[in-house]
Amino acid sequence: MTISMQSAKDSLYASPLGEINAFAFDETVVKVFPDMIQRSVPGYNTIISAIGLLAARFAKEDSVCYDLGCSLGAATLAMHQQITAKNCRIFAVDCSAAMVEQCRQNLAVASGGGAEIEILCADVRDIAISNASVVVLNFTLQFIPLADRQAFLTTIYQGLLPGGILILSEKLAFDDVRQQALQIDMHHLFKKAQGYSELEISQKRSALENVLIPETFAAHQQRLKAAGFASAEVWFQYFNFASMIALK
Ligand code: GEK
Repeated sequence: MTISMQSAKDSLYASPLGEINAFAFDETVVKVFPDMIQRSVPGYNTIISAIGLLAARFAKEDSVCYDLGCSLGAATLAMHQQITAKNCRIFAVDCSAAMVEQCRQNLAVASGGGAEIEILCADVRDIAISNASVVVLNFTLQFIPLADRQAFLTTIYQGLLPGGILILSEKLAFDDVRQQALQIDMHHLFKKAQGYSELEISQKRSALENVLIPETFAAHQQRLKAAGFASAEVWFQYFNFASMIALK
């Protein structure tokens, strides 16, 4: 079964805004979110499909798969469609009430057969994680304050079963100044090629300042190892957007 995640076209930053407010996942964003994320995150659809395949491989019978920062449920749906393990539950969590409401509507159609889905409106830092075979953080950690990231990943590690997987997708930063400038330029060219104007790109960039905090792959790898993960590697990268696999 495929459920369309189509949406209205994102034009939230198309007109000049006198004051640019900090980016928030509110009703206006929810309405255009599928279009926004697909035209802003290079490789988004590829990553979503791969999350389904990875979940099918790692989901264990009688275990839980977590989609933390689930937005409209794209990764949850991919997992639901691919997991064949018996008595497996998918737990989808997001702290935006507007996202969760639309996510519930999107995923209501996916009920019946396969892993049972539960959707919760909560801060991912506050939920208990246990009996997990798969945890997905698909472009969510970048919105968690830096000071909380280590404790959060340690909680995830502790809640994973031996051999469990964390799929962590993030916008990356680079230590090398030329690489950093190039990757940001290429991302902006990607967005232009997707139809965004210079004004949209620059206003969105201002809105995300201090809201989305990217880190280097080395910083992520070090933190994942400190949390206890046996290994952490990039399985996909498209300019400054990457998806990593961490194994317990
Ligand atoms: C996807 N994973 O389509 N607790 C719960 N949710 C949070 C928190 C938090 N502390 N901080 C941010 N969020 C999705 C895409 S979007 C990425 C994820 C992006 C939620 C926030 O409300 C939003 O829905 C999501 O994390 C980030 O596969 O828009 O770049």
